[in-house]
Amino acid sequence: MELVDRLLAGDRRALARLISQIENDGAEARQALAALYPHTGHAHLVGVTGAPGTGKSTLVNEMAKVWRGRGQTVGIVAVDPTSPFSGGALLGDRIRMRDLTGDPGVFIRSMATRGSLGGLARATGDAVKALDAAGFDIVMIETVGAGQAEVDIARTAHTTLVVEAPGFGDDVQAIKAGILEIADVLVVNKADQPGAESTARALMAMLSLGNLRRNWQAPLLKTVATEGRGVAEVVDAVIRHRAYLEASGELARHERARVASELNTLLREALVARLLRRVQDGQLEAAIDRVLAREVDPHTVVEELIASVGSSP
Ligand SMILES: Nc1nc2c(ncn2[C@@H]2O[C@H](COP(=O)(O)OP(=O)(O)O)[C@@H](O)[C@H]2O)c(=O)[nH]1
Ligand SMILES: [Mg+2]
Repeated sequence: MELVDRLLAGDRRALARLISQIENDGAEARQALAALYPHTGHAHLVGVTGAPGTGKSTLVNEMAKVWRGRGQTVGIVAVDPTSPFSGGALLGDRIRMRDLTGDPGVFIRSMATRGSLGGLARATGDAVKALDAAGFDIVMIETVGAGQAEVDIARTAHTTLVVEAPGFGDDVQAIKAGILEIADVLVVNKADQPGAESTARALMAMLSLGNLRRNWQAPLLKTVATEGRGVAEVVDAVIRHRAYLEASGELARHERARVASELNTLLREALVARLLRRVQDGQLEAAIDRVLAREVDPHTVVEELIASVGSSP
């Protein structure tokens, strides 16, 4: 298992190769991931989510610099199709990224968005495991906080940062309320822009409601990511949250829930695939016809299908 050994020895090219295999969903990746699994569990996983343009990538870069300054290594996975990491970078973003590239203590990778969101979620989860096994102290996952799949990706992290900016979706209060529920740290970025103060006030009001139901009081912090202002405080808040997770036993509960949910998903997929392979050609079509003709209801027909394939070889 040469690739795995090289990855564990710190070879970044081996890591990049494995992530490509993960994206291609090769059987090779599955074997490598199985061998790497005992080496995972060290990294602190930090999800960063929020609307496109709020400054997530900029903030992630700046946070990585702060962590590097404190001797920590940082892996970054960007699942944001608008991310500068995915190649469509503006010149300014490229210049900023130059501070990080060339540093072996930082690894940045954007995930290709081809295929289904479910596939992307799994590929991202596996890429995070690869970075964890490769020994990065911090693994940051940038996702666009647009839909459930992205929110789910962010939720696999130990600590979830929600990034807001003045003028971004102030009208979608309902969505915001949902996203605030998952925020362990809330950041109002672009604090140099007009309206930052009122955005922060509005969020603070909503946050205080959400915080009533939780033991952890999600802090609200203001940043100017382009200038690195307030970023060290965000890193400090993430570290405080990690300490809280450990001290309260939340970390162990979170890990257990995460593994349970992962096994649940894998079991479902495997069982459905296995059953569908056994359903005879035309059997499913016939079942659909009978449901359409109101001869039988969907639940009953599914029970019949399972019974029929269960007894076949
Ligand atoms: N004025 C201002 N602009 C910022 C700040 N942070 C990021 N930006 C700019 O906002 C744009 C989007 O940033 P980006 O990090 O790509 O946002 P993302 O889509 O959330 O990843 C870029 O042009 C950044 O330079 C900030 O704190 N203040
Ligand atoms: Mg981005």
